[in-house]
Amino acid sequence: MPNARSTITLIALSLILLAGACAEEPTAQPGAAEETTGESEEEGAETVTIAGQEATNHGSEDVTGLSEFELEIDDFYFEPTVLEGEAGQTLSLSLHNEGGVAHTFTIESQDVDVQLGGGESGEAEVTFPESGALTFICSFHVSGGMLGGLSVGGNLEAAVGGASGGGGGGGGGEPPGPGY
Ligand SMILES: [Cu+2]
Repeated sequence: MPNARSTITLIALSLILLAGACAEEPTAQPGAAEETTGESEEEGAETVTIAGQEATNHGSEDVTGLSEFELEIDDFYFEPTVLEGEAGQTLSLSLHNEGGVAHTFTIESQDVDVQLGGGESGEAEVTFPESGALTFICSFHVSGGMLGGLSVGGNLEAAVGGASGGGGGGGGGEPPGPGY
């Protein structure tokens, strides 16, 4: 029967149209615009520049007036990273390597070079510069930012004058005498 056929066709067509209409409903897409996590932003707290060298930053501590202080050494940073003191202040540091590998606490210009294996402790005597900041380093990992600073009053510019040593010599060689 032709009539019944066309009816069926009509119904089928209607269904297709209906389905099409439904499918065309705009589907909201939430979440497409959530890419602002700020991961690429520099926090400013992760590194600190001391005397022109970038250091992994684990805080600063005011040690003004102290004669002794505990400094934590870890993989791969010093904590606190910056010690703020007074011009010419001397400080006895108790060094604790809480890391799993060996590190050093080194200030070449002050003949300080203490090497500590993981879990070991030691001591070092340090002297603050007259102004600005003097760096102490781990000689193994300094290139990875493992260094810190002795800062006079929070000034992180390179120390001026004798303490940091500007000579390009071999370091520590005695000058030859007059030889009369
Ligand atoms: Cu180290």
